[in-house]
Amino acid sequence: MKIGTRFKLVFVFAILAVLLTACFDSKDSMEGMDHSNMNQSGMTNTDSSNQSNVNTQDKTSKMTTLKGKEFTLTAKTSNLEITPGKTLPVWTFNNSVPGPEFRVKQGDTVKITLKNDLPEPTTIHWHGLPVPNEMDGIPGVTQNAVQPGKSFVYEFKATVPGTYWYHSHQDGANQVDKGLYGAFIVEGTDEKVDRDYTLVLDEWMSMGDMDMSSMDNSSMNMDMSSMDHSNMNMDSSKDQASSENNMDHGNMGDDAHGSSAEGHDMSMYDIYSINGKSGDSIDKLIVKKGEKVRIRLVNAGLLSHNIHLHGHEFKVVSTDGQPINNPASINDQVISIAPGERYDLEFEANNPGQWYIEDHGDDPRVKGMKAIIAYEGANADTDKPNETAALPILDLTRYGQSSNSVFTLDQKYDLEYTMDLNTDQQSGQQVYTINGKTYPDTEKIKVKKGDLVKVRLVNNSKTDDHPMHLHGHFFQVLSKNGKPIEGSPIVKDTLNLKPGEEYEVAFVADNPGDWMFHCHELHHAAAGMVTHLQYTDYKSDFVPDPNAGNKPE
Ligand SMILES: [Cu+2]
Repeated sequence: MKIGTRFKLVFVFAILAVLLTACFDSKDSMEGMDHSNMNQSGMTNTDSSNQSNVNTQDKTSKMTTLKGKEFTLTAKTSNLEITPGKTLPVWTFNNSVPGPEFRVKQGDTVKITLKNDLPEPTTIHWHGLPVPNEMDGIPGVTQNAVQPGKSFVYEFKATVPGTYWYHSHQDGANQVDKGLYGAFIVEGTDEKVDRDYTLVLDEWMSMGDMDMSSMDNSSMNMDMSSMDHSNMNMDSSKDQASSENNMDHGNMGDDAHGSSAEGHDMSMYDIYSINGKSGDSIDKLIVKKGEKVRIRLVNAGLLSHNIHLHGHEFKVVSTDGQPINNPASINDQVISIAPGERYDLEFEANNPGQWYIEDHGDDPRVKGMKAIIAYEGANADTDKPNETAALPILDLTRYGQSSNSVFTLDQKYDLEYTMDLNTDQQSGQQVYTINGKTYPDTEKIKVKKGDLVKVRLVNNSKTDDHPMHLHGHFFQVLSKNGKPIEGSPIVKDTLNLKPGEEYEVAFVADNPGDWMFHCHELHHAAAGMVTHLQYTDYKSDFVPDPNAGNKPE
């Protein structure tokens, strides 16, 4: 640990100690806090089931692949050795990070039983899959959060082939961050590749292995919203980033350590990973000369990554699981993949050796996100990392070949809607707004079944990316910064907007329900950037339980 980091930590703990003492000494300030939550899992709680795992000896096992139609996912705590000697407390599905990779066949109806062995309620969202609304996994919106010791059965038909993923949608900024995610592949009938690899990207904090057991507990997340210094959540390693940052923006006053005035201090995420491993610990991707290879990139983290494949020309064959029409072969361009997005690459293994597929950037953290494509029997000494090389980013708006698409810019739409995305300070808090409002006060997008909808998304934040994800639907990207898409039609469920960017997207309201439309930088979602796409002609029989602890964002 760097001295600077240690200083920050000491500083944070000192401030917290002062604040907590102040809080707990004052009866008045206790009012409005969620006492039940505190009693259930207070700071001094010694119930081992509530200690999220730093004290247990559990170790994650290797990720498995699940094929078939009926599955069980057990959510449980564990410990992940991300590099030799560096172990992080994690939350897992079936004791691995990522959780098991699903491989299901298009057209199959799948049934997945979620068993919750965590100390907190949880759910599963099937990211990108157009499932029926009641299967979407949104606590308080489509179901009640599944309580510890309880189960929930998800059942849906896998209709559209492609690369998807699943993750908790309960308190996502914490639960996804802790490792509750995995890949979900729907296999079509006409796909023929010889090797098919999935790389799930994420970021972690090395401080996760500090013994914070006395505080590593959801109770630190207690509802302190009526207090001035809310969001002092310390219940996971990674929350240090947000708690520290929130303190910067709270009434603490001074920016004591120079973090950015806008956005979360993401520098605390100092370990980058692929499939739950970092650097040399990442499994090699074995190939043989002459094989056709597919690599599915899934970003389960909270930062964008620029992925560079060495030694080969390749095609980007799909984005968010949806095919790109007649993609050109490219090389020495990076694929920028934002939180929640997926990209599938395909190449011919025609250059024996060992080649990197790696994150690019100036930041030394990128070195951890580097896998090796190894030809069987080939000499290892064929490639060197060049992660600091500034390479052009593939421009999806001019990639592939244009063709007839479902939507055009100038057709008639039943509803046109603008989402102005922004960063703001409200009551000393960093918030992320849609049309000036934060969830749940954001205006809902109201549609009827069959409506053609055009949405204009504008990112007015000065430094924050906003990867916007619509549940239950695919949308077609029509324009970027006022210019029509020139290449292949682009169909996605998650679209990243960099600061100042503007996109128009269109979709048909063909999946009745109450659907989230939110930023997949999950800190941004937790701090306001969420709205709903709501069908006015849909009636749900779901009744939220006020005691379920539902945290939908
Ligand atoms: Cu955002």
